[in-house]
Amino acid sequence: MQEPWNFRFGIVILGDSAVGKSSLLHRFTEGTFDESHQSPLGIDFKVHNMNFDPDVVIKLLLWDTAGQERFRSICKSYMRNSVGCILMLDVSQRQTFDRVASWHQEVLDYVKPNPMFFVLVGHKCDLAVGRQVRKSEGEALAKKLNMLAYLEVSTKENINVSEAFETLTRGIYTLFQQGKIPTRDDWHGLTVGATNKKEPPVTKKSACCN
Ligand SMILES: Nc1nc2c(ncn2[C@@H]2O[C@H](COP(=O)(O)OP(=O)(O)OP(=O)(O)O)[C@@H](O)[C@H]2O)c(=O)[nH]1
Ligand SMILES: [Mg+2]
Repeated sequence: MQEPWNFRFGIVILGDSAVGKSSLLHRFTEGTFDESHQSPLGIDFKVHNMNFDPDVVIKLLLWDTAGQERFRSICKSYMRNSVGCILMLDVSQRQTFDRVASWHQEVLDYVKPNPMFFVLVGHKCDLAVGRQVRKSEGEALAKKLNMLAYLEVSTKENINVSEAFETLTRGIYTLFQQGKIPTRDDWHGLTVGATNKKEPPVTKKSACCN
């Protein structure tokens, strides 16, 4: 039986502890904001199908990681099976912005030689008082690190939540269509469904009976 999806992308959500990774994933997949919600171990996994263009279904495998250092080795296995990363900072905590470049480098070093594409999320933009990171700084950092985009997001107020996942998914899909993301049998970050695999062309030689 063929899969009901055309492409499958692994997406990992990273960033310092308490930037709001679990809340964001919960809002995106369940549609609610629950301040008391805590996943066991702080780590979670969800599946979400996204429809693109006519007839293109992209299955997203979404890995929520824990920001604390003691969970880092588990997070690494999620990084290895992903092609995209939502890297998050909290706009009310300056140190989470300062740590973005080292998160970015750590991920790239770890997944090498496989690619990873990033969207930077400036989270908790609903907090009018106590903001410590300007939007222009987030945009400049995303540009400097060659990320797909910077988006200001509030899970609490449901601002730009689905846009963050859509921007990342569409960016990866477009790069793949342009031939910029190679697939490998031993890498599960980006998988092409059986319905999309092209049949090898019939060559003149094999088609000819002489
Ligand atoms: N103001 C505001 N607070 C938020 C928002 N999203 C999450 N929070 C709060 O931020 C805190 C941390 O949220 P979590 O989702 O647990 O953060 P996390 O990044 O998963 O944390 P770790 O699992 O420890 O790495 C909680 O108290 C949330 O209620 C938001 O959009 N705005
Ligand atoms: Mg969490």
